Amino acid sequence: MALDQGIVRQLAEHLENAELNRQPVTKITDDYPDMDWDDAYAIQYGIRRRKEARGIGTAGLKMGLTSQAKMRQMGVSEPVYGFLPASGSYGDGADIDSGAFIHPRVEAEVAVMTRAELSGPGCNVGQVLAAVDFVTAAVEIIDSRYENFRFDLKSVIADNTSAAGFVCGSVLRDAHELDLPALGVVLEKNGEIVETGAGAAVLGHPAASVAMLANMLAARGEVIPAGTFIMTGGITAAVAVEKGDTINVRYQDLGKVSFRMI
Ligand code: OOG
Ligand code: MG
Repeated sequence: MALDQGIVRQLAEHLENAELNRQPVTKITDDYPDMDWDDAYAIQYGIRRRKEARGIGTAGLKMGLTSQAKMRQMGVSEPVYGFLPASGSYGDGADIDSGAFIHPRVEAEVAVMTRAELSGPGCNVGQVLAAVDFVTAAVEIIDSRYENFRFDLKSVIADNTSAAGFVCGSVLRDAHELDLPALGVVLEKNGEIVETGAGAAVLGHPAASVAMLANMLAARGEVIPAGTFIMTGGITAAVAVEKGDTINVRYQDLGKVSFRMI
């Protein structure tokens, strides 16, 4: 770690305040250019502890920047992981208060629930598929706490990978019944098709994203516990939404996810 504990705590508070006040800030590496990867995750874990101390639990984990579309859109080159605060969990058909966000964007994703522990290093797609309880559709709402979504990898890790909300589908399927790389998605905004894609956009196979998560956690001495909900990362580029927009994402074999920003 390059930063001292006091600065890490201060930066966690700074980024969480930006979220709570809907007040975007400049990327933190501008002021702390020497911060390292451990600092970045330590700040993220600091935000997680702050929320948990206020009774906001963790609903699951997420991978981000797992697709070329996302890496190109954000100008970065490596996957990252974060946590899903339970306060951002919505059901299919929800009316979502746009006032809860700064500049929200939505991404079509495949999510899984595990029923056995997964650990790295060396975790692979086969082990993930054997440990998955079910696969479901989920749309992430990201909302960078940085002005204009402008960040580098360390800054976005510290900012909990822009996590703000997620809307789950209601169709649950066994992983072995699905061809996850070939699974198609169609994202419509206000009745117009704006993005299309297939599961293979996510590191070749959405389960490879879960394996990578297990392997990244292993480097910190952590595992993915049984019963963890995991969003595997955007298949398509993220689409900006605002008050009045309706989103409908159709998934092959997994039904649809719709919601309205009000
Ligand atoms: C970072 C989060 C990316 C995904 O699915 O790729 C992400 C961002 O683009 O703000 O959640
Ligand atoms: Mg995402």
